[in-house]
Amino acid sequence: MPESFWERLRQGLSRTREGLLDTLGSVFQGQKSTELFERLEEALLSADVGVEEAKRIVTEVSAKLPGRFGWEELLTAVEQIIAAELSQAERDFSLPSELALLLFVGVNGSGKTTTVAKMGKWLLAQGKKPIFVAADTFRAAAIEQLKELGEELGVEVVAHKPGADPGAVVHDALVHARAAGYDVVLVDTAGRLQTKVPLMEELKKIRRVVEKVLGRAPDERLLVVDATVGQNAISQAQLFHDAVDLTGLILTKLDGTARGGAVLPVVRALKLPILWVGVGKDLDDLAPFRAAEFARALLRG
Ligand SMILES: Nc1nc2c(ncn2[C@@H]2O[C@H](COP(=O)(O)OP(=O)(O)O)[C@@H](O)[C@H]2O)c(=O)[nH]1
Ligand SMILES: [Mg+2]
Repeated sequence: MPESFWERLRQGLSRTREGLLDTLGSVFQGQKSTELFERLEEALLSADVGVEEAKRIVTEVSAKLPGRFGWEELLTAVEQIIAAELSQAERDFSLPSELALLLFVGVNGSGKTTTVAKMGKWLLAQGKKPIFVAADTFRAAAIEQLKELGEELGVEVVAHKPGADPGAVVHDALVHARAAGYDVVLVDTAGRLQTKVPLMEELKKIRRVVEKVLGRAPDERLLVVDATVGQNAISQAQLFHDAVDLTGLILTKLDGTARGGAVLPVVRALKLPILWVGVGKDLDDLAPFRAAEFARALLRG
């Protein structure tokens, strides 16, 4: 991981980390004690690791540590156990050689539009030719937001009028992208859960349109999840998973939360990889997810 990504991730997780370390530090005496393990469990619960997961980690930490141990050894034990657990969520991101389509879904405010722009910036840096699609047609402001971000990056944005059929926008964008020689189509979608046309039906339709034009499903169906909702992400994700058969998660706002530990139960429950993490509002604040780095950033300042 480049130093700048690491630094952002480390800073992003500082609130979660400080909570963990303060709680542990106050009872650390260099040996196993009921109090130490109770406080460890408590600290993990505060980081929103979840009851089951917290108990599992405490049991494993206790088994791993010798009779007497230093503060470093304690942190290393916790770090290694969390890293091992999260390693199942690691997956490399790669694009098909022909026109790729990335579908971004998630509830309102989770960070979809911002993440599309962040990914666009990253793709540009990789020498790719991305194009954005405003398939959140419900609000004029949503279309405007994507257009502004596209302008800032010099990325073309395909949009129809507010209220237009999102499937039609995606269809037009794909046909255009292919003709104009783009290589990655990033589709921003709506997130409102209560409206006339049920969101899940709308997303299924977008998926069908892509299948028709490309001859395959969207290459990535990515759920953008606001990490500050903690474990509530699980039930949210299930809804979207049923609709579009998710291929991965992007966790945003890890910088604004003390609940970064929720990554553990989320990964265990959903069995989906985490491709990226958002650690700030800037378009550079997107880091690839690496289990070891994430665990290190959770425990090490
Ligand atoms: N702190 C922080 N804010 C973020 C992050 N990602 C998105 N946001 C903010 O969250 C708000 C909602 O983002 P937006 O992309 O419009 O969400 P959408 O409704 O899902 O499209 C905006 O104010 C973003 O700047 C992140 O990783 N960290
Ligand atoms: Mg949006």
